[in-house]
Amino acid sequence: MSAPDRGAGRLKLAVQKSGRLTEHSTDLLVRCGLKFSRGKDQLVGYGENMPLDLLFVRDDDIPDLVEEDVCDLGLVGLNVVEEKRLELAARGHEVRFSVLRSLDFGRCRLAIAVPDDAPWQGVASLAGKRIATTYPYTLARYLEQNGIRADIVTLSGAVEIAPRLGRADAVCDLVSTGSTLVANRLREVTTVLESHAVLVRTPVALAPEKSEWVERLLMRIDGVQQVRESKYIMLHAPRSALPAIRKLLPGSESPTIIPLEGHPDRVAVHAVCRENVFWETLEKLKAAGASALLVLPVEKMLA
Ligand code: PRT
Ligand code: ZN
Repeated sequence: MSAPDRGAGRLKLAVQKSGRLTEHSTDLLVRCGLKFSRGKDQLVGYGENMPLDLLFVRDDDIPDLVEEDVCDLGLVGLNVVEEKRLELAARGHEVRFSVLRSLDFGRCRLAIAVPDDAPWQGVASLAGKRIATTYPYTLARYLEQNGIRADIVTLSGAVEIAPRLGRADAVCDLVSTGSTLVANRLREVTTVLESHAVLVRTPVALAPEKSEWVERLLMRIDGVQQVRESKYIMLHAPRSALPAIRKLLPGSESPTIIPLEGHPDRVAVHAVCRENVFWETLEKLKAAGASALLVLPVEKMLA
């Protein structure tokens, strides 16, 4: 195999080096067909079969790297993107990078939590309180939108212990399962931002070859995300049950109906369902007259 061209015509995509998004990000790219080898320093992943290299960095640096066109693309949490966008706007800078896709991983929420025993009568209870966070701009916008004046205590980490240390009356932090809050005797009271990973792109126009690869990557990402939810379902049914069965097939557009040799009143139905097929659905299909039910995972999909 010839050595990959590592010239300027290659896309650079920033990915979190080590953290909650790393495995999901590389997994998504591998599912999009990318084969890459990591350099000795582990900071770069060289694409072997696409003109695309990965740069492994801290997630907080990704919006800047893309905004400044050091990288063409980046995979990062919407929470980090929003905070950066609001920070740039507050400093009077135009925000130029853009979000190309919402992705189906890295789900969490930026939420406000108060000590277990603190009273809560809605957002107004935050008036005059000290709120600890690592997301001061996103919190400030939320407070402003709700007409609340409060003190924002900006910390660089360990936000959840701030109330116990007497540094704050409430916290505004990322939550997924909520167990960190519980362990720190805090109670989640309201959501500031729903977040998930996103793909961002440089504001600078790309050369046609690069642009074409971005389009291909987007198409593959869409395919991968659809496939994760999709199932291929096959079943036999009496023709008379078809209207009821079609209604029960979750998220399927036009199922294929195939006659069954020797059974003029029975057909086979094949359909792609764009939602997960649960046992309850199969039971309802059976009750509607379906038999020989088979649900298969979908490997790849291209609309
Ligand atoms: O080193 P680097 O700066 O790159 O990493 P980091 O430590 O800043 O980020 P990391 O790896 O913790 O998170 C990266 C991204 O993952 C975040 O920006 C979010 O977009 C997303 N994400 C998803 C989360 C969580 N879920 C999450 N649970 N980020 C942080 N958390 C924290 C949460 O605040 C709590 O402290 O994880 C802890 C466990 O959460 P619970 O609710 O499950 O207890
Ligand atoms: Zn970080």
